Amino acid sequence: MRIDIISVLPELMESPFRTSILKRAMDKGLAEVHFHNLRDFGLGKHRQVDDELYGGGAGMVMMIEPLDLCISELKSQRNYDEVIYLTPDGETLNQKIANSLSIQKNLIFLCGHYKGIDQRVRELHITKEISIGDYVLTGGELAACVLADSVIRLLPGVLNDEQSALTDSFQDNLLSPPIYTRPSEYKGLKVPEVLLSGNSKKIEEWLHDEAVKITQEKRPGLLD
Ligand code: 6GU
Repeated sequence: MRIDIISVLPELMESPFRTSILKRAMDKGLAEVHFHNLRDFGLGKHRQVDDELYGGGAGMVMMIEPLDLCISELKSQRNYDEVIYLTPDGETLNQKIANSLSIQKNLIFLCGHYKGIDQRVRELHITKEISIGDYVLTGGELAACVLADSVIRLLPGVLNDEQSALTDSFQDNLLSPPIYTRPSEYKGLKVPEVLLSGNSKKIEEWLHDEAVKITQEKRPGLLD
C-alpha cells in the first residue's frame, strides 16, 4: 500500500511512522508513506496556500490552486483508489472503514487546516471525507496519523500472530474481554479460575460471554 499525505505541517506526522510497528511495516516494504508539503505548491513568492473567505467571516480557506496542482501531480504518476479529506465534518472513522481501506493500493490523505478547503476541491478531487470523532483538532494531521495507523496495521504481514488483528475489539463488533497475566493472585486479586483450567473450549466460551457482557455494559449500540 502507498499513502500520500498532503499537509501544510508534514513534520507533525513524522515520528509515528518512524516508531515501532508502523516503522517495521515501512522497513518491510508493506506500506509506503510519502509526505507532500502543500507550501511547495503555494502561489507567489510567499508560497501562499490560504486566503480569506468569500462572503466574509473569520478564518482562512485553503485555496484551490495549490491543492489542485499537488493532487493533479500525484494523479499523473499513478491511479488512486481514494482521495480522502480529513475533516471534522466527514464520516466518523470506524473499524469497517479501516478494513475497507486496507484492501486498497494507493491512497491520498489531505489534511484540512484553517477553516477548511475551497468547496471546489471537493468537487474536483475528493472521493471520501473522514473524521476521527466529534471534537475539533487544530488540523487534520493527527487524524491522518490515526487513520493511517488503523489501516496499515491491517495489512498482511504487519502484525505477528500475537498481535493478530482478528481478535481486536470491534473486529466482530464486540469489545475485548478482560485479560490477565502472571501472577495468578496479587494482593488477594485472583485471575478467574476458568482461565487457569486448561480447558480451551470452556475458556473460549467464557471469553466470548465476557466480551458480550462488557459490550452490553459499555457500548450497547455496537450490538444492534
Ligand atoms: Cl479529520 N480534523 C480536525 N481538524 N478535527 C477533527 C478531525 C479531523 N476529526 C475529528 N476532529
